[in-house]
Amino acid sequence: MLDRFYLIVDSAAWLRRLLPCGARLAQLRVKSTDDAFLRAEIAAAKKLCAHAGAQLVVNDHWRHAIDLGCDYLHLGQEDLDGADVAAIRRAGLQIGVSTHDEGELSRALSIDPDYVALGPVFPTTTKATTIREQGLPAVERWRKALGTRPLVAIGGITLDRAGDILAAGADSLALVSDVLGAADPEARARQWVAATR
Ligand code: 3NM
Repeated sequence: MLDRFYLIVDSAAWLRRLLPCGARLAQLRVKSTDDAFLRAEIAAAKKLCAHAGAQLVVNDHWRHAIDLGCDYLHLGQEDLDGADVAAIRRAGLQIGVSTHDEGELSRALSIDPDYVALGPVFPTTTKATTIREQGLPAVERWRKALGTRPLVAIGGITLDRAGDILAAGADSLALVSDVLGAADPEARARQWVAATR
């Protein structure tokens, strides 16, 4: 069962600030090729999430996630190309996969993921993408295709859009800028927690 508020951050420092506001599901999405730095960030995030009773999802860096004893990974379609899914499963990690069209959805389902993410539901400036926003009809289509498998919506999600996206069938709402870009990120995170729990 995924929490409805799925916070995505690019550093353990953000988790140190925002986990005390009540977030219980957090993805660490760090774009770096510096292995020592990545390991330190993932290890710090793991410790902070364990302390807060939050689920940590590590984006992309599956070898480090296995080595450091993490239990949840998020893989984009490009990450899937290089990932050893069998090794990840053997190590006991759960896997969420990003999808942006029906072809990617079939590919994602072929690895029996623990959740499927659909994006971008609304326009986003956080991730460089040429994909047009999918809108709520796509959330409804994904819901039907997934059955009971958890669906995460991502891209341009704001608190005022949360009710509509959940009503369209998403189980969890993943977001960056609505919290990290807020004038008061802690206050915004608390609002999300209050609205979704
Ligand atoms: N993945 P914001 S959209 C990380 O469509 C990410 O797969 C997306 O950030 C996808 O909440 C996205 O600021 C960015 O729009 C989400």
